[in-house]
Amino acid sequence: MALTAELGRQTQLKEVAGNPLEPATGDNWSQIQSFQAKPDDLLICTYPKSGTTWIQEIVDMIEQEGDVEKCRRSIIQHRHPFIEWARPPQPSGVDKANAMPSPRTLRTHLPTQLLPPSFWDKNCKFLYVARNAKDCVVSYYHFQKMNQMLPDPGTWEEFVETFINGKVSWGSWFDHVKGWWEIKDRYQILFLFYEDIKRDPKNEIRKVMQFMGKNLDEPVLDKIVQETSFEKMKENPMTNRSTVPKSILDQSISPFMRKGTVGDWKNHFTVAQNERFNEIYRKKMEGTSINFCMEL
Ligand code: PPS
Repeated sequence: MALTAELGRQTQLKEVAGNPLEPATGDNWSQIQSFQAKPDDLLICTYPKSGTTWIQEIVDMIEQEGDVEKCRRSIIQHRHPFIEWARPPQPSGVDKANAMPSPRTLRTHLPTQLLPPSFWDKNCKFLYVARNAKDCVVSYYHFQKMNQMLPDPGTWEEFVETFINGKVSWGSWFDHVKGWWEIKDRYQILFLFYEDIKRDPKNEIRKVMQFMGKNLDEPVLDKIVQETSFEKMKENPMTNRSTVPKSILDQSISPFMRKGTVGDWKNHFTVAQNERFNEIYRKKMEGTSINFCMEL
């Protein structure tokens, strides 16, 4: 069932099973749910603004064994089909995944309860990247200001409330992160943190490499660290979204590759806002063992 959830600039979100999603995704829901995964699929899973593009480039660099030219074969959005993406009349994310030869690397922002069931049935590999809630809400706020396909975020104060209430596209950060964390030992899930990749990229990239069943030499790993740094990816037209028209992503409002740091939330939250957020966070995250790093 799809219900209108929120009115925005020219767009509105639709609720699917209680979760706000982009309307075209809601409209295409039956195709998405009946997607047929394959056992050798690798699915990159993230809540929005948690380092999706970063981990995609890392995975691709590992797949291409450090060959930069091969990674520049197309823009990053086209390399790994986005399962729930829909913009008719263009081919949907499911159409693109169906047309892709195996082994496939796919991506999603869906929470566990909305994932097409065949991913579980086929026991696929899942690579989840989580980012601390405060940096995530900051990044999402700037993204929603510049992304003309999403509702206007309103003021910073308003957006923090929208985020806390899970009324953003793809729903609640809290439920998303908890959902994936709780099942991480029941499936083939490599659970990573944005902050760890930032602190020790080589160590985390090595974990990804091992999870993918690859074995690359140290100099190749060093090259991947270098090529997937924020500075390199910000300059790279294949990763910085500069090819997306301004009518969709207006990078004069805020660049897609904005800051890429841990702790930018301190430049946004007031003391009172931070205290209130901490209180709500404690309640919503009660009983989970997940721990986030808030600053490096
Ligand atoms: S999206 O739209 O959901 O796919 O966005 P996503 O790629 O998940 O997240 C965008 C944020 O990730 C930052 N980013 C990086 N940080 C560090 N290093 C690298 N290489 C990197 N690449 C992307 C990007 O700058 C966004 O974060 P903010 O805080 O807004 O800068």
